[in-house]
Amino acid sequence: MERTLLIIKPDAVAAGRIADVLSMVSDAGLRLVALEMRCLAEAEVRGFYALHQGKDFFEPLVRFMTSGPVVLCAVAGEDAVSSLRALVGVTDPTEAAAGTVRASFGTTIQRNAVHASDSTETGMTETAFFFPEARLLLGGFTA
Ligand code: FUP
Repeated sequence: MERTLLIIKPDAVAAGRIADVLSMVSDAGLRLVALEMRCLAEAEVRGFYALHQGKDFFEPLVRFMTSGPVVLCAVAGEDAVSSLRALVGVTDPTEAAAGTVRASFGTTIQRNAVHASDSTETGMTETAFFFPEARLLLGGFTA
C-alpha cells in the first residue's frame, strides 16, 4: 500500500474545484487517509519546495502557494503514486493529456491546479511533511 501527497493548489480552490478533484481521486480507486484545508505558511512552502530553491520560478511559486487556502490530502492505495501522477498529468497544463486534472483545471505551469508526489520515496516524505503518522486513517473501517 503506497502513500502519496496531493495538494489542491490556491488556483483550483479559488475556482471552486475541490469537489471535482476529490471525485477524480475517488473514481481512480484511491483512498483519502487525511484531509485538511488551510493556508500554508511561507516557511512551509520554502521547506516543501526546497529542491527548487534558487530557480527562477521559486519566489513566484512561494508567492502563489501562499496566496490562498490549499487542500492537503494524504492518499493511499496500490500503486497510489503512479496512479495519482497519471490522473494529475504533466506539470504544464497546456501539455497535459485531455481528461487529466491539470488539463481540466490548470492554466499555466505555475497555476497548475494540483501537486502530486513523484516517487514512492517522496510519497512517504511529503505525506509525513504535513501529516504525522497518527493523523493518517490507515485502519480498516466497516461503515
Ligand atoms: P511537478 O512534479 O509536476 O509538480 O513539477 P516540478 O516538481 O518540476 O515543479 C514543482 C512546481 O514548480 C510546479 F508544480 C510549478 C512550479 N514550476 C514553475 O512554476 N515553473 C517551471 O518551469 C517549473 C515548475
